[in-house]
Amino acid sequence: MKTNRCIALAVIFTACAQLLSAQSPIKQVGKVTAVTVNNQDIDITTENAFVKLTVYSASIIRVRMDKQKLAADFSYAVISQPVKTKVNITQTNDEINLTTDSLKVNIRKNPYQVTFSTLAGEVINQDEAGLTTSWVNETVTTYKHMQDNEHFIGLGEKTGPLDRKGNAYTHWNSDTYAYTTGQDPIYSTIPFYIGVHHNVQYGIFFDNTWQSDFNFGASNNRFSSFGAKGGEMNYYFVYNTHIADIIKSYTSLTGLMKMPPLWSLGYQQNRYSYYPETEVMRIAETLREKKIPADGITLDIHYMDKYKVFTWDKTRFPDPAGLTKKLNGMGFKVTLIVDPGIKEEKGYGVYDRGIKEDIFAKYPDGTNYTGQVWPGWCNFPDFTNPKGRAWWGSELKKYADEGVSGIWNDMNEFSTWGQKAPDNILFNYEGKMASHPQVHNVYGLEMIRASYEGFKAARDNKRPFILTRSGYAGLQRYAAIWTGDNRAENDHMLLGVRLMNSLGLSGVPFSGMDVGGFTGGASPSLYARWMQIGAFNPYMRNHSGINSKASEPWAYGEEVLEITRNYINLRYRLLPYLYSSFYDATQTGSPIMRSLTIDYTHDDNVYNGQYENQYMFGKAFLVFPFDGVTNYGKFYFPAGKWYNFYTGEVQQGNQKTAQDLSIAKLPVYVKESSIIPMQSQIQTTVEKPTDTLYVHVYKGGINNKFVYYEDDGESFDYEKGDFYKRAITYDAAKKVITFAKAEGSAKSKFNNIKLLLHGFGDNVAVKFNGKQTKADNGFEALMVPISRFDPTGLSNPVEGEKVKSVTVKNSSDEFAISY
Ligand code: NBV
Repeated sequence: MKTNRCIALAVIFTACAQLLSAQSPIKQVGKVTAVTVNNQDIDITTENAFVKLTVYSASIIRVRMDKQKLAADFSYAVISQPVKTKVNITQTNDEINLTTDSLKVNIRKNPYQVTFSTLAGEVINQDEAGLTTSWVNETVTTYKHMQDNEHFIGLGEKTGPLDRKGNAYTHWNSDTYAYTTGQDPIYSTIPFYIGVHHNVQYGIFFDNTWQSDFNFGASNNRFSSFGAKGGEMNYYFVYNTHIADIIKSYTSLTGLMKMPPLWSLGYQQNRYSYYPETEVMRIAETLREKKIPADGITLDIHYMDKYKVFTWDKTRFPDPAGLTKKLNGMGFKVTLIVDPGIKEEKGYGVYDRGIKEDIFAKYPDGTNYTGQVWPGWCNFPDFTNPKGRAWWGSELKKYADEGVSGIWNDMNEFSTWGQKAPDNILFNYEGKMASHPQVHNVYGLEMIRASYEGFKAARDNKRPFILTRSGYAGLQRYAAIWTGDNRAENDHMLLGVRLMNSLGLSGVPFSGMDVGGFTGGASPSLYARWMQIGAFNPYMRNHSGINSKASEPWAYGEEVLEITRNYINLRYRLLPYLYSSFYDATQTGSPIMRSLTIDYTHDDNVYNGQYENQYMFGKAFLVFPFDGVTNYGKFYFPAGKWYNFYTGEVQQGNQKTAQDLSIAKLPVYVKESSIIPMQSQIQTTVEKPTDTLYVHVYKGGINNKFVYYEDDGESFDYEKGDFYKRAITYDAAKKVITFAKAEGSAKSKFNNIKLLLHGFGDNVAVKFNGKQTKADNGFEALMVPISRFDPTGLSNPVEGEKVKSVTVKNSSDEFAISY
């Protein structure tokens, strides 16, 4: 926008810059002095820098810059190479122009300044004239012109509001016990954000592992910027016409998640810490007795012998393999915590083998770095050394042999009692050697890589479940992430929602928070609300700290237990929907918790602080995560038609409303034309549901396609085609719902499909493959009635909605239901 003004400003700034350059400690890129074009690469020399632009694909342009000749290329995050792309590059004395099938790039030569535009010429993103890129000593920063009414979203696990405009952020992975809702940085680094203005949206991924800083118009009204304390300016500019495609492009660079084990989508019970073994069994048995569906028990640091990783406290856990066997038999999988700090203790086999293999991080004089954490003085494995990762993987084998199913990576920022570790620690960095400041932000990523690869190899082709606290861009390839030591407070619960929405925008679909709160103790209503929201999180784990009050679903009395059970039940019935949504994530990077900015990008209301916590769970559910105190909530319904999930009542979109709230029910709406497969109630994913798949379809005016997906839930055989997949499409104009022919070599678990038609009216005539068929006015209660703990009376039994249903045999052939 405003190109003329920018050119005028550029001229003024250039003049000033020339005046100042003699004594300025700030080095600007300066004037272009030489240009070489090499297929999809443009190499540029300027007065003060070397620049390389690479067309990665029609939608992705990479920009690299350094004061010296660019070093050999390397990244822990980016796993793809540029794809051969049609590009047109032309040059004059003043500028270079590059065009792909989806965008245009203009580079002014005097001084260097880059502008990205649409093919129609609208400016998407532009270096701030006069500032562009500069160095202050080794700190390199790129300044982008702030567009009118520009919104900034994403940037991974960052606290604060959804719209990051007006704020600045730092990336330095930190152990932040009981962090506040605005604290920065916390545990993880994902230097990828999305900008939205006028009718365009773009992504910028700044792939630099040093401490980095992002400024979205904080204490200035001129620019947004990103920079780092060392390394190159190295960013990927992404332009697509939808945010979903920007996320897809970003994950084409940093990788997609793999199918998670099905059990990891079930409810997980956790505590810092459950011990001894009898206590673990008591928890497992109580979950089953009280009919609270659950799939996982997680053991925290007290299972170890004096916090020494890869050991068991034999008094508390005399027979680990026996325990996991008993739990597996009851439908529970065990996840164990691991910390990177290895106690320096001769005779402790893990340490001795680490010394023998020589895999610990070192000072420049060759001695191992020693820092203090749980077990006392520790050495730290160098996960940037392939040998270090292999050593870690071989140590994990013991847990695999003992029947453990998941590895929970804690303290991997890495944390040494929250102290900053020295700069002069050396890491192998794949043989290239690097210092702590360069490695710090990727330490966690390489630890989970070692855990993922090691645990996968140790469990013959079973999907490893890896959970992490820290990471860097690309972490989705190896692990799910949880948001660390939150507080049992209303604001923190809502912050957790925003953190996960932001992670979803940043390529990480599998995330969770400590449901119920880690520090402190929740009130009954906060707890109930949190468990409801948790049921609509990608990973649902209840966890609480050592000094916090008990947080199992029964710890808050009967009413709260009933509410909690109701929502965990619902999550289990929704597993076919959730699992299929995860399948989508493995194909496109599409998040499970889907910020409204993805589908309603240019609707300013979704950025408004009043509505910023609302999100979609998959593509069908609109969730309103109010806190546990508010009893009159403000709602914003984006364009379209929405159905109250509990009553079927229709709510028109593009509207703000206010409604009474009941703690017994989390407000949830369903988007028109949604297709939601569900199953009968089970208590663990080991239990087989009945052989009917319930497919709920909500009448609407838009077309929709849902890819239904099943596989064995635990192996990688799906990569060889052993899955069952079929597209279900809803054509609103033709009034037909089509189940495409099934793909894959597996058979469905369900012999029947019961289609439930919401909002189609009582008299709808239904045809199966064009022939009139018998339908009934069936009703599948979505929730168990909740009769108590509801001051507003809103939560009385769900009954009203009459739903036409049709049951058909689930053959793999295509069939159509029309009306
Ligand atoms: O291992 C204990 C805790 C764990 O429960 C928590 O989830 C982690 O975020 N861990 C941190 C160690 C430090 C606790 C103060």
